[in-house]
Amino acid sequence: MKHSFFPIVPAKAESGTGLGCASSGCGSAPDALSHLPDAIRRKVQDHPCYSEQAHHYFARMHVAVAPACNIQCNYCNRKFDCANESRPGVVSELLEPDQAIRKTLAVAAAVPQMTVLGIAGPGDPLANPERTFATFRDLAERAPDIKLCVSTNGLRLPEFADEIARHSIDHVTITINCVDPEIGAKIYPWIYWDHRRIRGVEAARILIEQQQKGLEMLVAKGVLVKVNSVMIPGINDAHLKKVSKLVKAKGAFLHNVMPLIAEAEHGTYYGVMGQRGPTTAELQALQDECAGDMAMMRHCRQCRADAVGMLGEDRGSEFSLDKIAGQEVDYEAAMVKRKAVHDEITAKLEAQRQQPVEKVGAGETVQRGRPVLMAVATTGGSVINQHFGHAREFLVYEANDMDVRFIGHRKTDLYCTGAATCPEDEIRGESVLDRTLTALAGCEVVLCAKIGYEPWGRLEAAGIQPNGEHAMEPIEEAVAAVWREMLDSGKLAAPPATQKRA
Ligand code: CLF
Ligand code: SF4
Repeated sequence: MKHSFFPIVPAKAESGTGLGCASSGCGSAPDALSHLPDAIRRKVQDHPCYSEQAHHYFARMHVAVAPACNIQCNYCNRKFDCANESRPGVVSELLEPDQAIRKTLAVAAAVPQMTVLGIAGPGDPLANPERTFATFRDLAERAPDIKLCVSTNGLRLPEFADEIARHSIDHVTITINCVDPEIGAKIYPWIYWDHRRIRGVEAARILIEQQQKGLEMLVAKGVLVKVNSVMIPGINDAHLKKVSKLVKAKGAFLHNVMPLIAEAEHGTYYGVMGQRGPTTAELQALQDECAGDMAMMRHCRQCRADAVGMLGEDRGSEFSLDKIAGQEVDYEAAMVKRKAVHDEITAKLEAQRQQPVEKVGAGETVQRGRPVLMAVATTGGSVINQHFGHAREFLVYEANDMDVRFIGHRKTDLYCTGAATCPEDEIRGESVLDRTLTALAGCEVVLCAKIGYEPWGRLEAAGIQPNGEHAMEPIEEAVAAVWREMLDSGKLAAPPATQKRA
């Protein structure tokens, strides 16, 4: 069995950037938790979805025990996983609860950074209450150090709010795409409710009522609620700001606006009808607008219902039932090892939080340079530690003279596969590198541990500067340093109209 330990990277003593990133918490991540009451912080600091900083260090896993669903979303094809939390187009291996327990214990022993077990499909967990709660119940007893998490469409949430609280399921995600039944009718063709199928506006009205009631009940019980919304251009994009405001007012902790993925080959209604998803710029603009109202999640990877590992990583195949068959896990011993790993990571994050963050530019009235988007290749640990050719995704940061902020990720294919093109690419006349360049649109710099000669030249020709000089450095410090270098070399003059700081 392969074990994976992410390095605990010591925080740099000084940034040397002059930009004020005295810690890797430049402006965002560790700071984002420090205002929270201790009890809440303890609940989120090692949850990779609820804390952006934690997702660099901690992993999650899903067990696909919930096959049925009680509603229809126009972006879902039931052959695939629940698209409220998953990418359409992937199918998870369905597990019985006892198989799910065995798999969870095996993963927890092998991947001590795995802190959270979620049930997110392949259908709706609360449309399969026996299987879902049997799994949670058993796991709470046998692996009390694992956080439990569930993601639901919310239709049956009020019915199960007590049971959720009883099983110490501290994190619940509700997918809320609208609070207006007229809009809902364009997203949900039907629901199954009270032993019958209900369609149209009436169906959406019931679903919305149940979601809102469920949200209120969970918040009243002290459960942390995250709201997912699928951004569907022309349907609910303009409406999601209202959704954000309302769910925040009702006590939701975090809002995760995810892009619609609609491809004709997935066989979904939207896919077949040619409904487009948002561009990265549209998604970011909406997330920024909603951010005025509440904390936004920007690091969601739309995982599959049997995902295992760090967000964006899929180690599920290492723990298939045949691979863990006959494996006996000494969970008492595993818990000792897991605790040591968690304590080490937590101490590092706490040390980062304690470091003062100097905001260079604060108090100044003139903006010295324009913002720059930079893409980063990393395997985790908050450091630049990945070869360009090994990256399946890049994290994107925006740097300016006030701070560095994480704004999302861009998925790409593996460039370094040994073959530069596959037959499909040749038909389209497009290489993996072409697609990577498209995915990096808008970025001006790529920071990676190393990069080959050919991609270096192609990136430069596309106006993206490759940079391997900050290998193994904390991401935000390196991004800040590169921004400062660009400023000093005169590349960042802000247009006169934008120079005055508000
Ligand atoms: Fe899983 Fe979801 Fe819990 Fe996370 S995923 S049930 S809250 S443990 Fe996370 Fe994956 Fe995005 Fe979900 S990155 S799809 S938000
Ligand atoms: Fe599909 Fe999930 Fe919607 Fe059910 S709730 S229809 S499984 S996307």
